[in-house]
Amino acid sequence: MRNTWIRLVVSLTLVLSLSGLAMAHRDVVGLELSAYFNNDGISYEDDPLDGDLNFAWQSLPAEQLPESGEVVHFQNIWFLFPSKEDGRLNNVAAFNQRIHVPHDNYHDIFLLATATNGPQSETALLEYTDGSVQEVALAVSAGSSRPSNAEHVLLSTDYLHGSVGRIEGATNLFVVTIPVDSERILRSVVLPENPNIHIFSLTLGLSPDLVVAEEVERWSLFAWSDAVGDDKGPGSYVYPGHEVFKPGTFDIAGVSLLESEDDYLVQVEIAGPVENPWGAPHGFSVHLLHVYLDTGQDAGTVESVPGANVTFAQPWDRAVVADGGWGSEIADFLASQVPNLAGQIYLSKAAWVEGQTINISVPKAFLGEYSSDWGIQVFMLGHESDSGSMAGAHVRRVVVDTGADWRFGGGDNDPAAPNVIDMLTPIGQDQYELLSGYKESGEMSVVPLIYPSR
Ligand SMILES: [Ca+2]
Ligand SMILES: [Ca+2]
Ligand SMILES: [Ca+2]
Repeated sequence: MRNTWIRLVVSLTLVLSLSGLAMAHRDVVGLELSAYFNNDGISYEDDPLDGDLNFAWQSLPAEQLPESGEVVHFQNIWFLFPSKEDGRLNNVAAFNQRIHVPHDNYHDIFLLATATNGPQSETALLEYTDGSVQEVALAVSAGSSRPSNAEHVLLSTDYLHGSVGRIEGATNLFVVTIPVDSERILRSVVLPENPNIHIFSLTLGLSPDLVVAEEVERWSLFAWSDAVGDDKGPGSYVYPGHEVFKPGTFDIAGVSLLESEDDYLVQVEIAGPVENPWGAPHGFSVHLLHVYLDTGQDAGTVESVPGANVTFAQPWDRAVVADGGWGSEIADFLASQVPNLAGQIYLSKAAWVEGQTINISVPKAFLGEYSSDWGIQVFMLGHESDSGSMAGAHVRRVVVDTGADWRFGGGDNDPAAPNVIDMLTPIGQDQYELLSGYKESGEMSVVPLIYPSR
């Protein structure tokens, strides 16, 4: 099975609807939910207790369901069916999970869902990138009942597996639609606390006005939101004073990892504008991005790429450095400074900006085959080609003074202080605390990788 999010982009079609001219589209983002799965609701007949959908050891018969990883179509949308194999979790029993989505304008969220122990009616939260939160109804009919007016039956089984054999009677998996405010950019969905609501698949409908036709099909593997307004490193850093450093331009709002047939794509969404005052080939000039991955390929290291000035809580084995495409200077520097890591650091050769998103293409061979066990971390640093002691690393320095035109301020000149302006933070941890953890003794701050499936 393709252990991924899926994004399919199909060209727009104009159709006449009864209400006049409307735009029909099939642009749908499918979210692979396996990192959120917490319930096994499916079993095969030869092991009917490998599954407990309703907390009474009853489960859906695998024999009557789509194949693991199959794409199941409904009208203009589709769902990725989870793994139904023995020992695998295959649905999200709602328990206050916060599900991160690729930041975008959506018109609807579509769930493939069923309810156990009667119909369930709750409230979910939609969180938007502007900080607003919308309460929406999440009502799912009991699997044994007919759909409500707002639902459609997509899949149905004739019986359930129970502890003493088959329990006859249909169980339905419904398509449940949650309308989204397409004017705002959605970042996450918070489910209610009601494990009788079971979600097997989740698909997002992209708002047609904002659909950009793409030639390349990309599957989204991972998405993580970051706080807006935390572009202060350990909490005290301020931007250089010169007007090219626009407010919010070093503020990561979210990171997605996508895959196509040809490459991986790291998308870093920025809270502020991404401009190119010095005309860098890749469309951004003031930024330097470090992407660290634990792909399980090699032993890895806990040191950062020179210049970031932190250490890692878990070893990474692949890093991508993206600098706007100025040439090979950083790669040459790294090859001489950290020859042991040279094969594990890739200097971006293809990157581009779309709106407020920096896209970094990474060759497939460099990262290997994706698994949901991968860990990731992304650092935002300032780029500077002539930065004194860090000349080769091209990292813009952080100094004590605030108000200097070309240096970040609010630092303390401790040689162990980080040069990271923003980074991703695991749930329950605090970026300012993590980045303030360095010591006068020279010990650097310890920063975690994000493992979405842990
Ligand atoms: Ca099972
Ligand atoms: Ca941020
Ligand atoms: Ca952050």
